[in-house]
Amino acid sequence: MSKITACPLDCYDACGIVYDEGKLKAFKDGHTNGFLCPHLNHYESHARIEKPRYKGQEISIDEALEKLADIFSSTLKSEILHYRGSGNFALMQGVTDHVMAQIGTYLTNGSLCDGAGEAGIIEGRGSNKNMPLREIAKSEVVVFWGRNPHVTSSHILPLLKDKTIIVIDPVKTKIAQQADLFIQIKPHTDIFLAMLLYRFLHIEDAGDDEFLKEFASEYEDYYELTQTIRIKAILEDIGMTLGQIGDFLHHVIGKKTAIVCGVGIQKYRDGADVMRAIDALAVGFGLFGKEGCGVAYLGNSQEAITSPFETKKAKRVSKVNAPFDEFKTVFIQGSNPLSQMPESSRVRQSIEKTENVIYFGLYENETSEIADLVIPAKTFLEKDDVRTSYSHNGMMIMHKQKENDIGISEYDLAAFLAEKFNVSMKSEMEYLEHFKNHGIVKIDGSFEVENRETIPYQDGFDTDDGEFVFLEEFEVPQKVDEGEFYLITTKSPTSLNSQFHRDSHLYLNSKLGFTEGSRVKLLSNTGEAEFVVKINNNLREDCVLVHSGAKGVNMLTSSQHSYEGKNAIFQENFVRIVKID
Ligand SMILES: Nc1nc2c(c(=O)[nH]1)N[C@H]1C(S)=C(S)[C@@H](COP(=O)(O)OP(=O)(O)OC[C@H]3O[C@@H](n4cnc5c(=O)[nH]c(N)nc54)[C@H](O)[C@@H]3O)O[C@H]1N2
Ligand SMILES: Nc1nc2c(c(=O)[nH]1)N[C@H]1C(S)=C(S)[C@@H](COP(=O)(O)OP(=O)(O)OC[C@H]3O[C@@H](n4cnc5c(=O)[nH]c(N)nc54)[C@H](O)[C@@H]3O)O[C@H]1N2
Ligand code: SF4
Ligand SMILES: [Mo]
Repeated sequence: MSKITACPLDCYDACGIVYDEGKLKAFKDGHTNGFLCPHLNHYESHARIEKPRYKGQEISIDEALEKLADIFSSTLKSEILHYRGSGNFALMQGVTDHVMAQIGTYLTNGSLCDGAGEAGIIEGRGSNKNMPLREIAKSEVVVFWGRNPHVTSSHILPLLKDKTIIVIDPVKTKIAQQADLFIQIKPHTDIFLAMLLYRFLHIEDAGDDEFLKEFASEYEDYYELTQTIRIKAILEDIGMTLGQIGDFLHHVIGKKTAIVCGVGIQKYRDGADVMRAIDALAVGFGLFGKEGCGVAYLGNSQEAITSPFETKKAKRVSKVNAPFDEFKTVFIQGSNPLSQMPESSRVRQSIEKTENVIYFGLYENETSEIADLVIPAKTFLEKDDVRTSYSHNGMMIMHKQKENDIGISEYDLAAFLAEKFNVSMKSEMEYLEHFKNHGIVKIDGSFEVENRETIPYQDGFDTDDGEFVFLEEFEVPQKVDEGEFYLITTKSPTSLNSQFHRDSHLYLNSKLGFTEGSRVKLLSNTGEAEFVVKINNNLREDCVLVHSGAKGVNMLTSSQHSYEGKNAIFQENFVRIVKID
């Protein structure tokens, strides 16, 4: 039995793993550099759901499957919603979509994660082809723009040695503390910064003219758009100086530069435009199609892989504001919507009207608590799979490492339903082979997804005419009023969204006058939630921070969509703070 597998979590790094004598160790070759991260180092210490249950009563797995079949048989298929999250990022998770779509249930579309940024990238470039880790390794300058690598993508850190680091973030993160230039930007003002930088690049005549003429010929029009910004007022508002604009340009001009973006910049209604303005800046510098240059975001982990699962005909509702109450049965897989979807009170009210809530997952949480039928899943160590990444081109084969009687795999659950409802599907081996056949062994021995360009956009962009499409207009973001704060909700070092150790503190700058350990209530237009305060002076005074996965944080967030990309807008709402004791 091969000891090799890979971390299944929704994380940029997609680390290769060796499972040896009951221990999870990093696969030494490639980007892991021999280390995993706290989530995987303690993976097997987290209590999981071992027994299925129906209406609170423990039942066997066979009984649970029969119950599932009964519920599905007694529901019109158009009254069933299959809501799948990203608790496990491996490719076989999608097999249930195939079976559900053939049965005739609804699936979801939209995104809780990166959809707005992706929409912006596609509008500008015509496709979302990511700058992979290996290319970032060749850069001289790395700009972290709304990305927190120490927490969310730590395997990029060893690649940064001797590089110039620039960080643009409202929080003085660990990488910001080490940076050559740190701009502690006011939240939701990145579009101004990106446009101002473009404007000064143009004024200094330091852009890559040859590149612009060939691949972005509308650049003069875009320059005009950037001229609509009032420099002094905007700099003051963002919280930066003209000197910092100069420093940024000075660091980047003529250097191989990677702009590494995260989801922080796009948790807003106009998230697509923000991403597109950052892309436009990269275009101005001529950073596309060249070695060690580019913009890294969350790439499409399934780029260049055809899906063996047939889901085209399925009807869909949005992942962001799914109307659970319009369904009689909701089947939830790999997700904790009662915590992770925006506007938790709406989610709860809506899902409580559903007759049958089925939860198929690993851990107890808000969603398992209200579920009528709970079906434990197998962990990644107990099933075969294949995974890819949204930040590198590796394809990792995930060999099963152990057998036990707990839970059921996604493939086996799908196969059970397929048999009951007469749906055709292939064998597990055929699906796994299908995915593996999209991989190719590279000269250095690594196994990568075939047909992905290592340096994308070398022959221009994937738009109709091969040219970059600049923004033609933009919306001025709303500002906080007196007494209101920007709510920043970032990823926690101790949890993977709502999996593992969830940190439910509210972080505040000490200048706001609250004491550590005191209890406060946050109020927004959507709802309210209580938190215990922790002081963090790395925050701006106009911001409060609560981690993703924190209990109550999504009571405060709105379930509207971004203008483009059908994404959640977790940071669009402002909050007020009320003392409790
Ligand atoms: N430990 C850990 N790792 C994770 C996850 C986790 O939950 N825990 N989740 C995984 C998932 S699902 C994802 S999508 C990725 C996300 O990975 P990241 O994109 O790195 O995640 P975030 O923490 O959401 O945001 C990154 C940074 O954006 C900043 N930010 C917030 N608002 C703004 C803004 O308006 N402008 C700018 N410039 N910056 C802003 C935040 O302060 C934060 O430092 O991480 C993955 N990795
Ligand atoms: N306020 C706020 N909310 C956010 C975010 C934010 O930054 N701020 N981030 C958003 C983002 S980027 C994302 S991606 C979403 C993530 O939200 P979700 O997709 O809901 O992810 P998790 O919270 O990680 O919950 C995953 C669940 O998957 C289950 N699971 C794990 N492995 C397996 C498996 O192998 N099989 C099965 N069947 N189940 C499994 C576990 O039981 C776990 O409870 O949250 C979003 N919500
Ligand atoms: S860094 Fe990401 S991929 Fe690597 S072990 Fe940790 S969670 Fe998994
Ligand atoms: Mo995400």
